[in-house]
Amino acid sequence: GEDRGKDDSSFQSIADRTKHEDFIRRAVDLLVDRVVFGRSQRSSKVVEWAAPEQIKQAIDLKPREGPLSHDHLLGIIADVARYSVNTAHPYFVNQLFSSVDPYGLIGQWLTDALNPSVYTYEVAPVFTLMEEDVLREMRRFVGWSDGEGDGIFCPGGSIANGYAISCARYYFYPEVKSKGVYAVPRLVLFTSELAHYSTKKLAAFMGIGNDNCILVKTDKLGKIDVDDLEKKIEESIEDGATPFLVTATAGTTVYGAFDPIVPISALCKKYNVWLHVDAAWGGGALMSKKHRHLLNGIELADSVTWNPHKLLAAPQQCSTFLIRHKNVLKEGHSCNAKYLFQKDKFYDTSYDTGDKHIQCGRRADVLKFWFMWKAKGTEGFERHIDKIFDNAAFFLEHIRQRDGFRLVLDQPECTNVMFWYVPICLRGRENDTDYKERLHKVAPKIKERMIKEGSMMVTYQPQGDLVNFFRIVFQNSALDHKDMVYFANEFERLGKD
Ligand code: ABU
Repeated sequence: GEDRGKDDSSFQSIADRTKHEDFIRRAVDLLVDRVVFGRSQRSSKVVEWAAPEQIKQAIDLKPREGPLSHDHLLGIIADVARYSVNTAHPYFVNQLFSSVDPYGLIGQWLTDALNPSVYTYEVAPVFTLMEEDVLREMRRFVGWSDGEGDGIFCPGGSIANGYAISCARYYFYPEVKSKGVYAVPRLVLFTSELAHYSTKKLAAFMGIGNDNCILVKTDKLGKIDVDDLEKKIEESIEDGATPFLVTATAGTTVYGAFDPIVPISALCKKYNVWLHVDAAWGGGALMSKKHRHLLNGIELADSVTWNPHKLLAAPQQCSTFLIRHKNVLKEGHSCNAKYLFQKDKFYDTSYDTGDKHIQCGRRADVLKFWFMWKAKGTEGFERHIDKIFDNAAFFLEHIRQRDGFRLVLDQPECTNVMFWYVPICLRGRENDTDYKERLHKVAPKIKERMIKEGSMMVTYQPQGDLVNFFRIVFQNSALDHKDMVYFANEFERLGKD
């Protein structure tokens, strides 16, 4: 193309500027037409399945020596979109995120256009203040009076759960910051066997060791067994270890179960242990008067993980760590780099908030969420939450009545619905010796078919003694009851033989 070879700088001359403006306008049109709207129709595919070799053939993935023309680049954008999973599609119900919120998307694009890094007020004045206000408001929803405390936007819920470990450890053993794990007793933390794997992973990452992340039994609803928690705390003390943290979950990843926070908090007080609530998934329910009871007692927590990119449908990624204790994040993590956090700046440097993070450079994930909140108000989020819970309840009752579906949990608490689809050939064969083995193979087969057809995307997993079952997740409030019937019909169609 005519612009070949001229793309080694951005916007330097008027000619470059015109050329780049034209490129950006064409690219944005393409994104709006083909990516945002073209792919969110029910009639389009959720995924254009292609094996790795096919994708390597279809898209020239290797970086190359010379530049490509704008036409060629626009073609590449279309190919990337074509072979990417269409997570905005109403029938993408595979993960704890989905859909495209118009305000969230524009917020995300604005973030990228402004390209900030939120460490100092001088570089990110608006975002620094915006983070303060949004995080304070979120803390109010948690129930801490006047939104007291502190908080940060993190790169994902796993890291937020890691901050809980770091803050709890620093709170009880501030010497850990300079002297490391050598200066503290053998610390142990507790979470349920159905909690997110990040607590175990981050315990290892932080030198505590994943054997010292003790998994507590759950009951038949998937909630932590508080008696077993106390028993395991006692056993660890007898074993010479020092309990310092319990991570309760408000909305477990697979079952959507909410741990009973009030009795867990009582145990944490009794044993002088930090209480963290991982509400990455279920936190959004705090915005609904009807459903916030699921998180009763969350205000008793020392810290909370809450990901607006999950139940509240903000774009990826938007994760927060909220903490009731004002200075622990900063005191526990600051390093006072003199090239960035100079104390003799001309403005109030308490606004240079970046040093409380373990990151240096950091995206302004706040903007898209703030913009959605402005656009819809709290009432809009509340309607969204109530609608997705209603859809989940409708789907649950629909499949409860329908042949071939067997529920894993009779009354799941969140918007995850777990079930086996039992094909006709296996019905009535529950006592056959190979029944479980055959049922285990059904979900992967149905999943393969749905992906190859692109008709929907729903995940499955085994759990403990249970063979593979589906977990469908409702997080997109553009869905309605007709869509719920569509999903059930699809399982029946794809699993008919
Ligand atoms: N914490 C990520 C959850 C992944 C999922 O959708 O299962």
